[in-house]
Amino acid sequence: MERRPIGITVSRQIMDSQRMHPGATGELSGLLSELIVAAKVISAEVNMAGLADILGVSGKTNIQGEQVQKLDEFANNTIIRRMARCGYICVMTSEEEDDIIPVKEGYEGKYTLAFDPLDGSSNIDVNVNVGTIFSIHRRASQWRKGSREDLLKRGRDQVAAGYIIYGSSTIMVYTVGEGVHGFTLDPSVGEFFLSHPDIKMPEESKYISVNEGNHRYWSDEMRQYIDYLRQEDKASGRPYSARYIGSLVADFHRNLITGGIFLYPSDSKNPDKPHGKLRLLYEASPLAMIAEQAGGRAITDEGRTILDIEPGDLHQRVPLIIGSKIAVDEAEKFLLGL
Ligand code: AHM
Ligand code: MG
Repeated sequence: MERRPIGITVSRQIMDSQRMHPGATGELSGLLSELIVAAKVISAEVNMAGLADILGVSGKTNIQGEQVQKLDEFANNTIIRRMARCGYICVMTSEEEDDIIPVKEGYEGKYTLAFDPLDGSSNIDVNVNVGTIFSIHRRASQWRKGSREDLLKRGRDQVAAGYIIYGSSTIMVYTVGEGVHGFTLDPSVGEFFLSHPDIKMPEESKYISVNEGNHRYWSDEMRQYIDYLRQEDKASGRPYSARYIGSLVADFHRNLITGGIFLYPSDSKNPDKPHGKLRLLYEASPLAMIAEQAGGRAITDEGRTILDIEPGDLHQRVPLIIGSKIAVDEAEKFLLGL
């Protein structure tokens, strides 16, 4: 049996898709390639995480005598350092940084990058999947140096979006608006190979992913909807099975492949966070683009389409309902009383 995947590498696929657009400059391809290198570096570090803990001295130094960084800090720094002088972007924003991140002077390009360097990082210590999420826009202004305004763009205007999930294997899923493709990293050759071509999210949902610990803080409509999913009705596939990892990228990825719905609605748990927990620019928006490109849907609990929201702040939170189309349609009916 053949052990190694022989097939299309992610770089080949990016170049092929560039060839379909004769006017393309290759900058987006270059940008994605740089991100992929950063992802490989992060993947290697995530795989070493358990080992670093075991071999590190008080968690401070590893066996080589180097500082052991927290992994989310490591992922953040890896992406910033790599992208700041890649020449394809003009400004960045990261979940880990309060303000915009400028690129190195003289290296400004025409794209912007928003990213969550290590989503679900609170799960690292227990060996649960984590991931990097990214969103790419074209710079709006003529101003070479990108600004906050260049980053505050609707998800609908993304030119590319994706994530890398560091799990039992490392998988990259991305879209440039022409379908969704998934690639699996073969660590022995250090390449991502096409493993999930043209992903289509099953229209019907098998799974419900939500933090039920927040039940008492939800709206009545939200509670009624969850109760409805628990009731038995073979024709509509209820009750749904519950699957909640607590790592958005991992919960989303499972639902993308198997069909499912993920919800992080508004709740009254913390008055400072009335709109749930997840961030628009680098969590909800990129995953919403992937969901729509794969035939799914992403809305807020007030029925607004995630991709159409005009952002007002780099780190704004948004209630998120995302997944299989029929399931999201049904959730919308409940929540809006339709
Ligand atoms: P993070 O970006 O700081 O890791 O936080 C986001 C994570 C998501 O991955 C996940 O869906 C959510 O937080 C889980 O939150 P909760 O523990 O409230 O269910
Ligand atoms: Mg996150």
